[in-house]
Amino acid sequence: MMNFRISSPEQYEVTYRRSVEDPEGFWDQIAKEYHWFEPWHKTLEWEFYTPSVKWFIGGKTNITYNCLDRHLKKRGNKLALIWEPNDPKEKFVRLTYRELYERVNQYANVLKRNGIKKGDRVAIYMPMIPELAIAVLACARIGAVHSVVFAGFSAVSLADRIKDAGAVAVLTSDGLNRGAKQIPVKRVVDEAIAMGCDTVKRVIVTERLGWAVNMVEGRDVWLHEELQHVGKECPPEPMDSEDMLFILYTSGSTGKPKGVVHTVGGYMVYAGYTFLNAFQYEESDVFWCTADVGWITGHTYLIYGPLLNGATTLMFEGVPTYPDAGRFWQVIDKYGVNIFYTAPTAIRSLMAAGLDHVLSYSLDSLRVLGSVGEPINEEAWNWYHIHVGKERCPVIDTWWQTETGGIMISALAGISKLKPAHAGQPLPGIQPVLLDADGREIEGNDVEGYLCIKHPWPSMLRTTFGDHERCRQTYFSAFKGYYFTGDGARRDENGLYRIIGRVDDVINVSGHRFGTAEIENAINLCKKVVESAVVGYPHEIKGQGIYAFVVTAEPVTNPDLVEAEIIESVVAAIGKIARPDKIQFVSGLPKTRSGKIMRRILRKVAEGDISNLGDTTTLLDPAVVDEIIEGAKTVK
Ligand code: 6R9
Repeated sequence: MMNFRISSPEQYEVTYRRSVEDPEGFWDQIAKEYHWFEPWHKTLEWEFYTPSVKWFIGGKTNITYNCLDRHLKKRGNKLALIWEPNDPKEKFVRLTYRELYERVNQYANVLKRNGIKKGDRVAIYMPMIPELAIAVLACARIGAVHSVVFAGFSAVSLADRIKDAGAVAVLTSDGLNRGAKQIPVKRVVDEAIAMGCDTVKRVIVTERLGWAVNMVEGRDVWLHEELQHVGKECPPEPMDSEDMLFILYTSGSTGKPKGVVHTVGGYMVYAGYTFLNAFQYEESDVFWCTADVGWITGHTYLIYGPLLNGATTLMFEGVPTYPDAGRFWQVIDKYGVNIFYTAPTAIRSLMAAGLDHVLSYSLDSLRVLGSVGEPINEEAWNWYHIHVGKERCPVIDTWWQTETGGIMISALAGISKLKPAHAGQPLPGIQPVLLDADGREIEGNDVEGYLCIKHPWPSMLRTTFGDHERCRQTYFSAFKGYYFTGDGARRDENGLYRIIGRVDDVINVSGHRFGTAEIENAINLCKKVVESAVVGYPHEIKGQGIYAFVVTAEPVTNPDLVEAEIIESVVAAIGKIARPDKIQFVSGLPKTRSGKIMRRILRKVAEGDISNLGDTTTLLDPAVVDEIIEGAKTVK
């Protein structure tokens, strides 16, 4: 176990103070707990204008050495990974640290055998099976940059991400299980590559469903056949601290997702540190993070954070409601899960399924509960605390982002005081501030503002792949000298943070981020559509739902049909997860004289709060607002 645990409120205070007074000394001490092939000669160099941030400069390491090799002596026979299949009747998989080590080394050798080398980008489009975690680690082992794409994204989305990253290979599977459905993953990959992904030289296919799939001669290979030809040892590539570890695409307020870049040393240091402290992980704990590896939470807290700490991590292929809404609780009892980390949207959907499902399981093994992805409302927090945690487990509400790499603001389980719907205090090493619209820091408590971070931390994004200017624009231009999160927050009278939500044109649907422009572009691809505007509205289960106002070329005579076409456009361009919940046909959008859509008004209409629409006199055509308000009454 690494020696940087904070174990009391007093120690938190002292440690936090030290981390602000001497950030470099603080992080230096933590980084030394990891294995480095060569030490760094300078801890930090930074400025937030270009921006340029470098940690542990000159240090050489490999994150998989720290996740695997380092544990072999003491934990070789300890379980590293437990895999629970979609179908509870299918056999589960357990891999010890030694077995996982061997599987990663073998897969790494397969990558090498297929010409993949350090610095190459590799797209991973796979279901939640052990080979996904193994593939991620195999890339890191040889220094290839992984870019995992959630396997629910469409071929178009996948193609965009492959092209942007210039990926030389795609790692995939024949198909996947999701609840009662089976999805032809390899076919999506084929479609994506056919959309002009010329950089892709290899596709490595894992067998999951035993389906016969199309294999392109000279390009596609089966993993199980490749494994016949490789050895069990692949030395870890010595990586510079600032070498790229991975790219993960995420939505912003513009139409195109951006490739957030994380680097080896800083990400490693922060992933291990936050896992240990936020969850107060203990050596014998079984840890379960329900997030898909396609999202940052799956990267940091399903794979890297737990393995860096020598923990047993559980990976689940299925969905919370299959075969019934008791599945999470059944799996917790089955493996004696001690720490459980999930999203508010999952909690709310299981809440809606009724108490019986949860009350039929003991859940005695649970010690700590976590929440991530979106604000957790008080009702869901209480239900989680009372019915899952039996009022004995702390519920930590962890605020962070793809860009931050790891948990930033959260209670430390069992140590910090808890307050429902509040993320709480920053982890030591993190310096959040609230800014007003003029970029001035708002001092004191009981205040609200734009949430920014004032000092670098090791796992912050370094750039957006292939477009550094976009990184500067998005995160470092709104408030000079600060990293801007895109979130608004409150600091309560005791200094605890409560995240209010995005203040940009990003909506958070079931914990997944979408830019409104991204969805509008997808809707506008529908031939019948002239233009559209998308806003979020409060949704009981998803947190936010997607509400689309759509202008069509011809008057709509069969709304169901046109709706279906619009939904099809969105599913094809992005994926099912971005389907609009509500579509309202309008004859025009409320625009200012300069042609800007007044989203404020549309948001109010979508929320069903038309009492205070604010000033509408600057609109080009104020009459359009009345029509929209009237039309909203009949939207399903
Ligand atoms: C880890 C992850 C980031 C955005 C973030 C914020 C929202 C995440 C939250 C939360 C309130 C929490 N968010 N955790 N809001 N409370 N505990 O979710 O990363 O997918 O990049 O989303 O999600 O709005 O800015 P990512």
